Amino acid sequence: MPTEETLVLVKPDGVARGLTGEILARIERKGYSLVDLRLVEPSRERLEKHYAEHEGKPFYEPLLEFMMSGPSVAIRLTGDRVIEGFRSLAGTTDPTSAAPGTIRGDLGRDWGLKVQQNLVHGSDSQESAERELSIWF
Ligand code: IDP
Ligand code: MG
Repeated sequence: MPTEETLVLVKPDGVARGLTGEILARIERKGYSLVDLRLVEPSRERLEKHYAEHEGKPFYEPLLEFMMSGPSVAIRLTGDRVIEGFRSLAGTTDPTSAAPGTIRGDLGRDWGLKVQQNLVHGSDSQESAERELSIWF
C-alpha cells in the first residue's frame, strides 16, 4: 500500500489554549512526517465545504461558529496508515469519554457548549483526506 497523507487541524481551542506544540510533539513522537503546515483563519465558505456531511445536524451552526472563532493550524501529514493512526492518537469525538493517553482524552473536556471543543480534526478515510487536503492547502 502506498504511503498515505491526511489532513490534521489543531482547532481554535487547541491554538487558543497554547496546545499546538504539545499536539505536534505527539504527532512527531509517533513518527509521522509533516509535509506542510499553516495557520489559517477559514472563511465560512471553506468550513461549509469541509463540514458538508454535518449540514442540518443540531451542532452544525455552533460548529461553524466555533471554527471561525480563531485560527486553526492545518497540517498535511504523511506516513503508512497515517489516517487511521492519527485518529487513534486523537481519540474518540467526545472529549469527556475519550481514552486517557489520547489527545482528546488527555487534553480535552466538556465545556457545556452546543459543540464539542475537542482540539483536533483528522480525516476519516482516504477519500475524505484527499477532499479535505484540497480544501485547506
Ligand atoms: P470527528 O471530529 O471525531 O471526526 P465528527 O462526527 O466528524 O467527529 O464531527 C465533527 C465535529 O463536530 C466533532 O469533532 C465535534 O467538534 C463536533 N461534534 C460532533 N458530534 C457532536 C455532538 O453530538 N455534539 C456536539 N458536537 C459534536
Ligand atoms: Mg469527522
